Amino acid sequence: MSELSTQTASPKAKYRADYIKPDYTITDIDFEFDLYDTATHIVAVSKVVRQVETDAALVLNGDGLELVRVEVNGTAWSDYDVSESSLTLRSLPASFDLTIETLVNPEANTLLEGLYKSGGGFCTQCEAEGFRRITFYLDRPDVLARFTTKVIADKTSFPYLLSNGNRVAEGDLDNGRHWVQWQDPFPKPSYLFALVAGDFDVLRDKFKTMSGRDVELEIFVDKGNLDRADYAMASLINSMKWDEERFGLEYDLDIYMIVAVDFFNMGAMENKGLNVFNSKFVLANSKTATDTDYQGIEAVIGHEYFHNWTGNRVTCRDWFQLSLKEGLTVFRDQEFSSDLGSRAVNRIQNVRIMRGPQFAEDRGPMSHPIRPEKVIEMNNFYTLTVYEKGSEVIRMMHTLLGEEKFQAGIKLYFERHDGTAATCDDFAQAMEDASGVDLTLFRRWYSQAGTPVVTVTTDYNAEQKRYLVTIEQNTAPTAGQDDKLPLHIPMDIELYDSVGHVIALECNGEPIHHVLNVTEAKQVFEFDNVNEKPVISLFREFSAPVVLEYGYSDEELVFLMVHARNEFARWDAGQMLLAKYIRTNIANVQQGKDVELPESVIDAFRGALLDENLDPAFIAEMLALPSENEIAGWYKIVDVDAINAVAGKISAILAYALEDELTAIYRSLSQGEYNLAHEAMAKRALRNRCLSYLAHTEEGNKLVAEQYVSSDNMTDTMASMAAANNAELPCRAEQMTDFSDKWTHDGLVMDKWFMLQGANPAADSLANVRKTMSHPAFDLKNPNRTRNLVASFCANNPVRFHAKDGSGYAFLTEILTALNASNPQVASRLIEPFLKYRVYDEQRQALMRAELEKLAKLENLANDLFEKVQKALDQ
Ligand code: B3K
Ligand code: ZN
Repeated sequence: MSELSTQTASPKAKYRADYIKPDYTITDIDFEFDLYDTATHIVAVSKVVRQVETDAALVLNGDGLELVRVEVNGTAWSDYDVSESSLTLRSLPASFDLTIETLVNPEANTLLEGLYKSGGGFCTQCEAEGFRRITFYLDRPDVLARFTTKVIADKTSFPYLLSNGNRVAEGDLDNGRHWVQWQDPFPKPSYLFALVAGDFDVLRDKFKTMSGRDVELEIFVDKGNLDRADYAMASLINSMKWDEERFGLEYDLDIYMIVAVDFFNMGAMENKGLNVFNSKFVLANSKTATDTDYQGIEAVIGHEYFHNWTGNRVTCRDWFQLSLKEGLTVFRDQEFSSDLGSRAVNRIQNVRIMRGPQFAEDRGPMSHPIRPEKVIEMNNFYTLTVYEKGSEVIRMMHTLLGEEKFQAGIKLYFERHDGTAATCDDFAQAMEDASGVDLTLFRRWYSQAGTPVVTVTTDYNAEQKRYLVTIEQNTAPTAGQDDKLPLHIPMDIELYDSVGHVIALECNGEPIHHVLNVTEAKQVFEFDNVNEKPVISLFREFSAPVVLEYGYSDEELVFLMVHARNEFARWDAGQMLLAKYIRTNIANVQQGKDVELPESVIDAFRGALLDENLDPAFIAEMLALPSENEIAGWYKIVDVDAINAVAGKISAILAYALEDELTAIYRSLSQGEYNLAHEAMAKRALRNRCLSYLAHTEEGNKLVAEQYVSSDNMTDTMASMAAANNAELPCRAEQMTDFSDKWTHDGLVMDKWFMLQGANPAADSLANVRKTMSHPAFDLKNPNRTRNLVASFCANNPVRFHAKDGSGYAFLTEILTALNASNPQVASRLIEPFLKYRVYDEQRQALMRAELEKLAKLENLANDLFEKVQKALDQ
C-alpha cells in the first residue's frame, strides 16, 4: 500500500463540459470500522443500482487502499480489476448488494485526508476526494446515499465513537473493545461522511428549534480544554437562531456535534451532524485567544452550521459547482457576522481580502472563474475566487434583487432542489424565477475570470444643471482566457452637494435608483436637476468586485471621508487618499527622494481619529494602511523594498504628527475588566491601533513594554508583541523569550509566536526562522505550525522572502520538497508566492523560475503541486 498516489504519467485534467451522470448510483451504505492505529479494517455494504439500460462496468474510485475482499449479493466476486486509483467490476446485475473490505493505515496517513490520527484520536476528512482513501466508492457529489456506520474500538483509549446522524445502538465486546452504531436519515454524498474516535472532554447544551424540536449540542475537545469551548458553543447557538430568523431555516437532526482536532488541513468541515474543526476555530479563552480569534470562531462555526442547508441539504452536482455551496455559505456567514457585530467593519475586512489576495489570484497563473472549467487537483480550487468572489457574486444578486426577493429566490431554490445535487445555474434560475429580475447577462460572472477595471469620468454642465457619468468597463485577459465580455455590474452611487446633503437622482423628471445597471463596455448615465457640481461616491459598499479608476481630487476624498453617509464609503475615501500618496512616494523613493505626506492628508486622518461619533473599531480601520501585498498589486513590476520603505515611513510620519492625539486616545481607552462585548472589542481595536503607531515614536518602546507587562488578555499581549516586532523595538527579545517560556506546551498559542518569527522584519529573519523550526513546539507535520511560521515568512514578509540573494526562495523550495512527500495539500498553499514571479525584477524572476523548475523535476511530484508549478512555468 503506497501512501501517495505515485505519479507515472502527467496527471489528467477534468473539464466541466465533460460532466455525465454516473452509470450506477448507491442508495444505501452500511459501514463497519474496526479501528486500529496501523491496520483498520473497513467493511462497506452498498446497495448499488444501475441507471443505464445496457450492461456497464462499475468503476469505483480508490486511493492508497489495500483491497481485502469483494462480494456481490453475499458471494465472492472475481470479475474485477483493481488499480492504484480504481476498482472496476464487470458482469453485474441491475441492482445488487456490494461488499467491499479494505485495509488502511491511519497512523501513516500524513496527508490528513481519509482516515487519520490526530493526537491520540481517529478522525476523517473526505472533502473533496478523501472518501476514496477509506473505501472504493462512487466518490462524487451527485451520488447520494443513506449511511449507517458501526464503529468498533478499544474502550479505554477511545470512549467516544462518533459518526453522522443519530446514535442507534451500542454495546461492549469481550476484548476491552466497544461499538456504537450511527444512522444518518438524510441521503448525502460521500464527502460529507465523518467518523471520530477518541477520549475527550465534552461541552453540552441544548437548542429548541422554531418548530419546538430539541437538539442536543455537543462540542468535543482534548482533555483539559473544556474552559476554552464556551465561545464556540455560544456561536453555534447564535448561528442556529440567526438562520431561523433571517433565512427561515431550521436544523434537521436531533444532535449537532463539533469535534476540535489539532491536525487539520484547513479551517473546518461541515460533515452532516458531525463537524470536524481545526482546534484554532473552537478553542478560546481570554488568556489564549485574541479578539480576532474570537471573531474567526464565530464566523467559522456559523459557516459550517449554515452549510447544513447550503451544501448538505442541497449539494453540488460536481466539483466545478463548488461556489454553489461555498460562495453562498460565505455570503451567509458574512451576513451573520454583520448582523451580530459591526456591518461596516465586517465589510471593510472582507473587501481587504478581495482587493489584496483575491485580486492577486485573478492576476496570476491560477486565475479561474468562480465556476472553474478545468481542474487537475480539486483541492487546489478551494480558493479565494470560489469562496470570496463567489460570495461577492451572491451579494451582487442580493443588491440587484433586494432582501425580500432574494429570500423568495432562496425559498424557491430549496423547494426545487432540497435533497438533490444542483448546479450554479439552478441557483441563478431560482433567483430569476422568484424575482422576475433578468439575470441572463449577470450569469457571465460564473464563467469569466479576472477583475474588471471600471473607469469613470464625470462632466457637470452648470447651465443645464446636468451631470453626466460615463462608465467604461474592461477586463484584461487572464491565464487561458483571452477574450472578455462586458459584465452586468451593479454600481451603487450617491451624489452630494457642497454641504454634504444627498442629491436625489433623477432624469427627465423620473427618479433613478441608486444602483445603476452597468451592462455595456461603455455607458453614459445622465442626471438632471443637479444644482451644483456634486461630489460622487462610487461603488458604495463595494457593490461589485472591480477596480475603480476615477480621478478624485484630494479635496473630494477628504470631503467624502467626512460627509459620505455610509461608513464604508468614508473608509474607502480614506484608502483612496492614502493610495494616492503611497504611489507618489514610491515613485519618489525610487528616485532617491524622501517620503512626505501633506498636512491636509494628516489632518484628514486626525479628523477621523478624533471623531467621537464614530465606532472606535471603525476608526481603527480608517487608520490602517493597505498591506504591502495589496500595494504590490497596483504595480506591473513590484519594488518590494520601496513599498516597504514607504509603508514604514508613512506610519512613522502619521505617528509623529498625531502623537499627542494617539497618546491621549490610547490612555483614555484603557479598560476595566476584560469582556467580549462589541464595545469592549472596539475599544481594544482602536487602542491597539494607536499603540502600533506610537511604537514608531520616542516613547514607543516604553509604552509597548508596559502594555505587555500589564496585559491580562491575549489581545493586548499580541498587540504589544506585534508592535514590538514590526517596529523592531528593544523590548521584543525579552517578550519573545517570556512568551515562549510560558506557552511552549501549547501549540495553538505558540502559533502566534511562530507567526511573529515569520513576519520579523529584522535582517537576520530567515536565519531566525530556520532556528525556530527546531523549537520544541514546532512540527512541520502540523499544518497550523507550518502555516504560521513558513507562510508568514514567505507570504507576509516580502522584503525578507524576496532577498536578492535568493535565500528566501531556496528555503521555500526545501519546505515544499519535504511537504510534497508528507502533505501536498499544505505545500500547495505555501507555493503561492512563487506563482507571481512574473511581477518582480529580472534577477528575482530568474531565481524563482529556477526554483519552480527544480520542483517540476521532483520525483513523485503530487498533483497539487504539479498543477500549480506547470501553470506558473507556462505563463
Ligand atoms: N468544505 C470545507 C472545505 C473542504 C476543503 C477540502 N480541501 C470547509 C468549508 O468550506 O466550510
Ligand atoms: Zn464552506
